[in-house]
Amino acid sequence: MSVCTPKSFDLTGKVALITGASYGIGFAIATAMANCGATIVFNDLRQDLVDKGLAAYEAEGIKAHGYVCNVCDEDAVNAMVAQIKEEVGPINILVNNAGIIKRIPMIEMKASEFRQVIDVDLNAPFIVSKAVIPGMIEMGGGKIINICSMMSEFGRETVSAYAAAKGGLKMLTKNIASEYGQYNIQCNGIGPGYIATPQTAPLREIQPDGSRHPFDQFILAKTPAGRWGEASDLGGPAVFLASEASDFVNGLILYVDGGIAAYIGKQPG
Ligand code: NAP
Ligand code: GCO
Repeated sequence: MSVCTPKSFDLTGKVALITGASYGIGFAIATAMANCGATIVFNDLRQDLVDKGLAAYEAEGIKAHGYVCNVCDEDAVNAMVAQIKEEVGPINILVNNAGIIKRIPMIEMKASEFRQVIDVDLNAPFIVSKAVIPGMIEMGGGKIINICSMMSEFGRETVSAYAAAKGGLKMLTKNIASEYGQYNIQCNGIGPGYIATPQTAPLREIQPDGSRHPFDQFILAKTPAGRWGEASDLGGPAVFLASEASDFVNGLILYVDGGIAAYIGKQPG
């Protein structure tokens, strides 16, 4: 019997909600899933951003469904999930992608700033997962993919809130896998390395003297692949974790990092 057929990656008939997916990593993951047959649903904070996202999907030949919703607002999330069920269908695949980062030295960070990062990057995946799991149980199963980070494993200066959130998201992923695996729900994470998106644009700014940003140079030296990741590098891993090909994979954080986590780094000079 063939154990690796295209069918096992087929997402036809599945409704996928990717949060915060007007652009960036979420958009790339949604596009990959759409190309494997999924119906794409996404949200953003404002209608103009949703409209921009819808136009971007249309330009890729994808008829997506967009909703205005702040993922931190539990009532709004519950209303959106109910509206999606009504207008599109029950959610088979959830990608908790929406996220923010604040790069501030910890002792200079306000508690309110710390809380805001935790709210979007950790509380919101809890809120959205809690909203979709009952429907997945009703349907006999589902897929949840949490977008974690290298900061789920490592720290660095100025990203204390983000690392705390993404570390927590790693454990929330494992806990959802543990608690709801019995209902044929697989919950896994993707840990992207350093990806060229608006979120990391400040780390790649060309310096006044025309040189690359020091952090840019650091990442290139620290990445065996010798490059920043592209959002499209995450599409295949996301399709795998959204498809029946990963039905016995649960609680995994799949690092898609060009080898950063495996590499001690290039000798200077
Ligand atoms: P991005 O370019 O900053 O996009 C983040 C998206 O999330 C935007 O569409 C943003 O919408 C949305 N969002 C933020 N807060 C929201 C809220 N409260 N409700 C709804 N949507 C909200 O980020 P990205 O680089 O694509 O990253 C996407 C995910 O991957 C994040 O979770 C990030 O932490 C993670 N990640 C990124 C990297 C990387 O190197 N880029 C690496 C590892 C993990 P607005 O446009 O309205 O703000
Ligand atoms: C940073 C970067 C990283 C990436 C990503 C790495 O300031 O260190 O923003 O945190 O966003 O999370 O996996």
